[in-house]
Parts: sequence; structure tokens; C-alpha cells
Amino acid sequence: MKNGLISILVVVCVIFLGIGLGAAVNHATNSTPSINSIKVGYTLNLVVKMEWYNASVGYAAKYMVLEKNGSLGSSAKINLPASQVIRIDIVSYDQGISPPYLQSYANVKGTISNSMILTTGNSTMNSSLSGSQALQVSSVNCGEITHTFSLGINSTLLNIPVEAGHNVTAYFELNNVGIYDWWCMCPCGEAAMSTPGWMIGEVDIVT
Ligand SMILES: [Cu+2]
Repeated sequence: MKNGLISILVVVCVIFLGIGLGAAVNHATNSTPSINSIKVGYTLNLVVKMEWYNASVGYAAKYMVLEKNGSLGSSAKINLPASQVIRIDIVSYDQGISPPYLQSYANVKGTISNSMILTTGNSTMNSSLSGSQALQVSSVNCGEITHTFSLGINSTLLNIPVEAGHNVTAYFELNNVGIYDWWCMCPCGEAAMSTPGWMIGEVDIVT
């Protein structure tokens, strides 16, 4: 009798365990990871705006790091942690259009889901948003791009196209420690494009 009871209990437990596991598996397959629920280890805030270069060039577009205290720092050398999810926010005050050298630089590359979130920022210009406030996109129109933030030769590690006057947010992870070059893949001005801290620079991936 006692053995019989134990057998029944075991069967009941196995059935409940089965239902539980089934529910867990079902839940796992049904839930798509949301880009907003990603655990972020570090945030990089970049700003692109027109700054005075010199008397012969005049104003040129410049990437700057928005520091935690609100000041704008140099983008010539950016330190980023290895093997952590990095959130990058780029605010473009630059309203000028300079389509990238190649159509492929209009694609988002190297970020989680190869996508980014595009939001209206300081612009009244038309864009891929078509009235939406925020859109998750994997590319934008070449004719709306002002700059890119690209890492590695030919954007091998990262390519984030920035729409003129708009904001973008993306998430990425870099696993190889080392020093890499970042570039803008748009012909946005010879002086800026050859000056570290303007449209080129270094990213130092550290542990
Ligand atoms: Cu540029």
C-alpha cells in the first residue's frame, strides 16, 4: 500500500515536472529578446556638431564624447571595455548630408541584431522615420546620412550610419582587446577626415 502511494506520488511529480518543463521551453521559444532589455555594461555618448577648424577650412563636422559631467571631450582616443555590452548613443546636430562612399555603409553592422534605434533629434528633415518617434532599423537611405561611426578597416567591426539631425542608439560587444581605428565613411570634409578627434580616431579595447 505504502509502495503504491509512493508510485502514485512519483507519477504525479513526473507529470507536473513535465508540464513545468514544457511551459518553460514554450516560454523560451515564444519570447523574443527585446533590444531594450539588454544588460548594458558601458555607455558611450557621442555628439556630432560643427566646430571651428581653422581660418582656411572654417567650420567642420566633429565627433565628440559627451562625458558624464556634461562636458564634451575628445574622440581622438576612446577607451571601451572588452566583452561587455556597450550602448552607443549618437546625437547629430549636423544637418548636412554627405552620403557614404559605398551603399553598404548605409547598413548597420556589428551591433546586436545588426540594427539600431533611430529617433528624431534636432532635425525637422524628412527621414526613414516617416513620422514615427523611434524605429529599429538595419539600414537607412544614403541620401539621409551625414556621417558614419565605423570601426576597423572597411567597417569590419562596426558600422553605424548617422542620419542628419537625428539620434541613433545601438548595442554592441567587442571581444578582442587591442587598438582599432574608427572612421567616418562619408566624404564630409578633407580636414576633419584626416584629423584625429574629428572624423577619425582610435578605439582602445581594454579589459
Ligand atoms: Cu563624417
